Amino acid sequence: MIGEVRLPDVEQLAGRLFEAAEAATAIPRIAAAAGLDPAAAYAVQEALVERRLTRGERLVGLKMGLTSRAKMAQVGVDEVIWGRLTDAMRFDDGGSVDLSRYIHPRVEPEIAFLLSRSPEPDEPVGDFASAVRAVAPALELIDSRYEGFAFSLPDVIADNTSAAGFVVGPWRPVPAGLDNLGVLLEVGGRVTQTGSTAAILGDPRRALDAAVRLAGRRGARLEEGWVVLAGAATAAVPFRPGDHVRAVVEGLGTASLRAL
Ligand code: 0L1
Ligand code: MG
Repeated sequence: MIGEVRLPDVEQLAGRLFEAAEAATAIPRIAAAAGLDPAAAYAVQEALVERRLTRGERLVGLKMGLTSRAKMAQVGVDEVIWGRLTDAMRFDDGGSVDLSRYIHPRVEPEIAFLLSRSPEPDEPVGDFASAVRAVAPALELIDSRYEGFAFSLPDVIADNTSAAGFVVGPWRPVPAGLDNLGVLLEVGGRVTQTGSTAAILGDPRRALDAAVRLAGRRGARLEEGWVVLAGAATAAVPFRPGDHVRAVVEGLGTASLRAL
């Protein structure tokens, strides 16, 4: 306790979120009762992901969240956030996933970057091509561990920004322009969402700067060979057993996943 303020029990909160994901069972929101602010929430996220690493998973990248107006409006939160990706979250392009492992999964189309070097913390990545080896269309599977897929900003940060899985399509060299490519999300061959990479912070390259800056504040450094998910170009849609989803990004290609 400091005065009347109870310091959040980071390990206990991380344990609750970890168990919720393991049991695929939603829990009530935690932030208000625990007095979590965003900084404390990132500490919970770190402890949560540490539990995955302890059981043998490996960090393979970062994801940016809430980088578009559509996403901010969808969840009622208005700040860019970031989370951690591990190898166990990655699915093969064209592969399948058993949805019984999740609570109320959703899927969204993204752009992925492959890092060619480790940017200095706080480095503005002005020369984008010097830091990024390749770009790909991607899908992100998100699954809030909270009841009703509803949360405050510290809640969703603590919950590793709802990260649950991702798929990366074929890598290709960085094209000249990335700031206004058309993006479609198809479910069962039917277009359900349309958008543009412009929705990702105006230009998805900005997401890399944000990743370096925001992760750097927490002492986290992006590594060579890591994947950075820049953020969704449209709102997320529910992902249901039997669905075949495909992200189509103009000039970059497709990434797809089937739900079992
Ligand atoms: O990747 C995202 O933009 C998701 C961030 C968390 C909000 C959500 O779960 O939709
Ligand atoms: Mg996302």
